Amino acid sequence: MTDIDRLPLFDRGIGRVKLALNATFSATPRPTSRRVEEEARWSDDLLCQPGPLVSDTRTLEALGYHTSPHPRIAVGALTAVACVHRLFTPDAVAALQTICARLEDAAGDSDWIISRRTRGVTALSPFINAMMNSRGFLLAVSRIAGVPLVPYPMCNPRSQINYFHPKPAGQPQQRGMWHTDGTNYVLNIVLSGAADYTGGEFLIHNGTVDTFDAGDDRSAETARLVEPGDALFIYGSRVFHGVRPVTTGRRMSLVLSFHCPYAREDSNTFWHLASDDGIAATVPDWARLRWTLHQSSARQFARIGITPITFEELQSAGR
Ligand SMILES: O=C(O)CCC(=O)C(=O)O
Ligand SMILES: [Fe+2]
Repeated sequence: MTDIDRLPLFDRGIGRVKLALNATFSATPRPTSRRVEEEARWSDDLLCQPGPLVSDTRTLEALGYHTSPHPRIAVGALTAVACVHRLFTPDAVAALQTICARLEDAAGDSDWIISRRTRGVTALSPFINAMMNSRGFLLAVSRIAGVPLVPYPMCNPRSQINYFHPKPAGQPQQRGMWHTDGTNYVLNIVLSGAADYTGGEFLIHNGTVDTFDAGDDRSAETARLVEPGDALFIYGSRVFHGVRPVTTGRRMSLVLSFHCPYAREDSNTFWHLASDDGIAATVPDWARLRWTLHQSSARQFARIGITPITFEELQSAGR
């Protein structure tokens, strides 16, 4: 890899505060009332039976972490990275492709984010919202993660669609960047097939956040995402990752974030969120997040209308 090919590092620390101020005063379009017309209806029949094929799984311990960020689960039982195939049926992938392609109208652009993107997708798509709240889907993702999950409490970071494509000559190109996510449990679903684009590799740093060095790519690994609908699960706040710029074609991905309702802890920070959404939009959502984190797990499952997912249930995985 040459220096040109290297991904830059997304701002951390004080850089985030500057980005937050930028996001606050920039005119990035906000997806407020762009609900799409949808023919497709979510049903758990759109999940492949008896469960997805999961490969290349690595725990946080295998990545080099010694202490668990979860109060109830050992560091060796929390998934850091897992490649997920055949989670969705071809019908589900086709429906997600159609919905996400239509939502590009609501996408915002800015010169520091990694792609064009639409945030807060569950407020715009009844299909994706129903999928996120479905017990079957949440159970499948919980089994991959190693902990029971609910959708992330805040709407904007809960779901976003990324659109990667080269910009016309003369315009600043999209940039891929090494970063960690604000959220812990993140499913990155790539809706384009590998044949639809060049570049666009999903890189992960095979080590802890402390051992990351953007100038040294020897620890970088490329995830095997080939078929449309293949996904990479990551413990987003503890795994450095990034998508390399797309040089030809188009790459579209749906990134979903979850929360474990049995943990009061959450890694997200106000400035991480504000660097994406601006300070004004973050304040009410942030208050809601802190409030939700102190609710019982039973309450959090009841809010989305499903019977609680238990730790025991995760053991009896399908495949
Ligand atoms: O588009 C992807 O596959 C993942 C991008 C990413 O890391 C993010 O949106 O946080
Ligand atoms: Fe990310």
